[in-house]
Amino acid sequence: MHKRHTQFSKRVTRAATGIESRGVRATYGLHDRLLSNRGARRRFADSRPSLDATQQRVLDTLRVEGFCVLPFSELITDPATWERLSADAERFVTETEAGLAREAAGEDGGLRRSTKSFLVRKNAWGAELDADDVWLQTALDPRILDLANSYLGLWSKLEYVDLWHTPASDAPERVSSQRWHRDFNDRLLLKAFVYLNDVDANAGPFEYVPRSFPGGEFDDFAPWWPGYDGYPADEAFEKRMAESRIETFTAPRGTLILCNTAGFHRGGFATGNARTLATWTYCSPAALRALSDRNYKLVAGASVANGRADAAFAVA
Ligand SMILES: O=C(O)CCC(=O)C(=O)O
Repeated sequence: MHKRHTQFSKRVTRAATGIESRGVRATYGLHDRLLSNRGARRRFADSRPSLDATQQRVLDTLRVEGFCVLPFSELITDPATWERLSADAERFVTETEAGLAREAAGEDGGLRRSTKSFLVRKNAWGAELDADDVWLQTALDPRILDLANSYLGLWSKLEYVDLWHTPASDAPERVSSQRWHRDFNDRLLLKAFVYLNDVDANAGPFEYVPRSFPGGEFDDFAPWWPGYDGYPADEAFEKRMAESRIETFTAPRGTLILCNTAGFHRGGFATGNARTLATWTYCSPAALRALSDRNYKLVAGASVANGRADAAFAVA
């Protein structure tokens, strides 16, 4: 009886998952082709930003490789921005380390964790961000937002803004995003990672398979689809990717990695040294409707757009 009941439940769950997955695909397709993205594409086409030589180089590289790496200061040249970001990052690390010490003493560390329990987040989900949040301001800076919108070909949505601190761990095996995977959030999305400390091979560097994004040379293996949320078996991955390059981003503090993570990537397996980074994600309005949730909301009345319609759109 129990067994029958279990099999029945499994069948129901499978059927429900199938229906839900079809629903998600249909909603995404509808919003991509006809509803949300259409308007966002038109808005972008009507007010195409002009990019300078650095932005254009980053865009061209992203389109071919799916990633581009450069010093943060090459894109955001005002040193005052980096100083403010560094100061905030330092506060986050100090508070996080104090929380980790409390946890080690068996107390509540008051730390924000969710999925990826191996790292501590500043915001996680449900954070309320105010207009003076330096990370939000940076993610909306025209130097980066113009690039993101140009890469996506539409006015994008800023879906996620956070800081992560990954302490060194003696965990024997990679788990979740430490393993090779594609992000399901969108077919064409852009993630920014800013290293806030020097990241060597023992600090869990971010890694990427160039040209593995949808439409790229290596898109055929475990291809992306709306809702794809899995980890291919290591052996199958290694076999298919044997001829591809793998980029391992060991790099100094202040490095900016821009990447379409619908391509294969992994990172954060910090075995010897801690890694602290800032990360944020730009996706299409369709993705926000069908596939993913924003991790923050704005404090009521907060005005972060500085009169820029595309920035207001990104956080709306
Ligand atoms: O922590 C990393 O380097 C990988 C992050 C990742 O997989 C993601 O943001 O989707």
